[in-house]
Amino acid sequence: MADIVLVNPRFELSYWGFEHALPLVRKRANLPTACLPLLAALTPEKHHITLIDENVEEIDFARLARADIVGLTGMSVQRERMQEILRELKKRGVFCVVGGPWVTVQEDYFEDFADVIFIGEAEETWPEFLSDWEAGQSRARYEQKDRTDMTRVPLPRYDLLKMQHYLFGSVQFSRGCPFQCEFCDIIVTFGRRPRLKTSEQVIRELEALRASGMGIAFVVDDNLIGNKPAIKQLLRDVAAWQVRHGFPLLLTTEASIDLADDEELMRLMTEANFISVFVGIETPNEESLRETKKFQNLRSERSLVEKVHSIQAAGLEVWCGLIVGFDHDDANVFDLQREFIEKSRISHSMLGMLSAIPKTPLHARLAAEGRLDEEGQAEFGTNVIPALISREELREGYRTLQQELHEPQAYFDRLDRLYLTGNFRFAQPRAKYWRKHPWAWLRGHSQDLAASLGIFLSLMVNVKDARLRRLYRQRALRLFRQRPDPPVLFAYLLKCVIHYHHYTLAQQMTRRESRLVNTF
Ligand code: B12
Ligand code: SF4
Repeated sequence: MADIVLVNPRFELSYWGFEHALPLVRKRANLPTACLPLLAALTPEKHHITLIDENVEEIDFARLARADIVGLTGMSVQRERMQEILRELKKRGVFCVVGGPWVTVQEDYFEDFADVIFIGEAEETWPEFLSDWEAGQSRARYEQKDRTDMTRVPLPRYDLLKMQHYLFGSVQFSRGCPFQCEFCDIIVTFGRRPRLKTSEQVIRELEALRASGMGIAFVVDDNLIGNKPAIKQLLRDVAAWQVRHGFPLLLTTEASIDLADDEELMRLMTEANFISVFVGIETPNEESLRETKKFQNLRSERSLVEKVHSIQAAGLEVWCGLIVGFDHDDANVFDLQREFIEKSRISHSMLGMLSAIPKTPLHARLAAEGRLDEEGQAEFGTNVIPALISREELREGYRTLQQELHEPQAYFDRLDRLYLTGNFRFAQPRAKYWRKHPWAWLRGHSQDLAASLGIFLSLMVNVKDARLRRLYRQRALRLFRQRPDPPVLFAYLLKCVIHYHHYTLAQQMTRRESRLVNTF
């Protein structure tokens, strides 16, 4: 029997990290990283396993020193902290293994600090390693030959996590994405053939999340709608589960823009209680979309703005990713992006400068062209040397646009054009259910009202900038007067909290108080 500890290291500040917002809602992290409870479930029962998420608790290095195996996961924005932790552990002679998105693309990053590295998925290699380790024959590198059969993935051990500290739960329906964006490492690691869990598996996971007290979950798929016929069936089953249990879990996820072309799919998503979706828009510059092989954003008669409006009209709020610095981007790209965001009424856009992730086709192409500069990363926020503008122009344009996107007046104008004049309606199937079940209606509305009041007071007490406080107060009260609906008020106040994070981040970058935070 082995004593195994799996660690998720502290994240650096990031767009999605919500670091500035979390204290306002008394949470420590956005969501638990999905791999930790999954790896625990893949560990044979005879071993003793502990999960530590440094984002919600301190690491006790003396405890880790007593473990037989310490495993680290991590993505790009954790790599430096991963290295620090490994250094500490090596001083104590601990046997260390590393897996996850970063080491998968940059295998030599941790050098000798990692005794074993895992490349890509690990449903087969993790148990294989554990039996090799028992036999004293573990190798230095494990990589699965075949992609994981998702229908055989076990129920994650959420019970080993301190769920009360997270804003959302995490759950995965599928892996893989059929598209071929040049910059994307997801398809390098998880492939282009979408693989789904069965409805029974997904529903068991939703049950487990519900039992852990979660009310919102992030469906952490690469692209939820990669296989449309299969996901539609799964969504029907999730929708039936939601109805059976009175819509206990709100869901959100990531999907490609072709969602807008499928009315049935959008309807099924709302029936399954999805309220928002993150879409990789990247750019309205069609030349750049072609360059990066994001053809799904070009196809069809309708414009990107019209497609976003269709998704919103179906009851799904759109969040999006934007990228500047493609080879076809000149100095006009910043204006183009700003105009697109204005017209699309998207309040949350994750803006990044194009970065070349190792092992991607973009990385190979730019390396061949001599346009990669790893050393310049700290100064310019990206390893890519742009084609049509200088690095300084890209960096300053990025900073300015970042600030403009989160400028309070502009942000709330977009939000109000969606929620007030646009009369945006989310969670309609749940509202319909509540109308037929008055007790559920009363409970749901009371909970949302109480939570809204808590967030409102927290904003008024904790936000130091009086101008921002006043704006949050005015806008929230105006919304409530015009739409006196507790779920809408709750969503709107959460948006104030998230705005606070993104606004603060943009300010810190503009004032050079934080280093450049790129999306990667
Ligand atoms: C859902 C998702 C999110 C969610 C949830 C993130 C979270 N904290 O869990 C949200 C939207 C919040 C998010 C945010 C960000 N994300 Co994200 N995200 C994803 C996505 C689509 C799925 C991740 C996931 O949960 N997969 C399911 C789990 C089960 O898979 P897994 O972690 O890979 O684990 C498997 C294997 O890797 C392996 N494994 C993993 N760890 C270990 C450890 C050991 C010891 C072993 C043996 C095996 C092992 O075993 C698991 C089972 O097979 C990935 C894309 C992808 N497919 O990787 C991007 C991805 C991980 N995100 C990425 C980035 C950059 C970010 C942000 C920094 C973006 C930003 N600027 O804000 C932030 C970080 C914010 C934060 N503090 O959380 C990048 C990372 C790049 C890299 N190669 O390092 C990815 C790869 C996407 C991309 N290319 O842009 N993300
Ligand atoms: S749509 Fe998203 S996940 Fe799919 S290849 Fe493009 S960037 Fe990657």
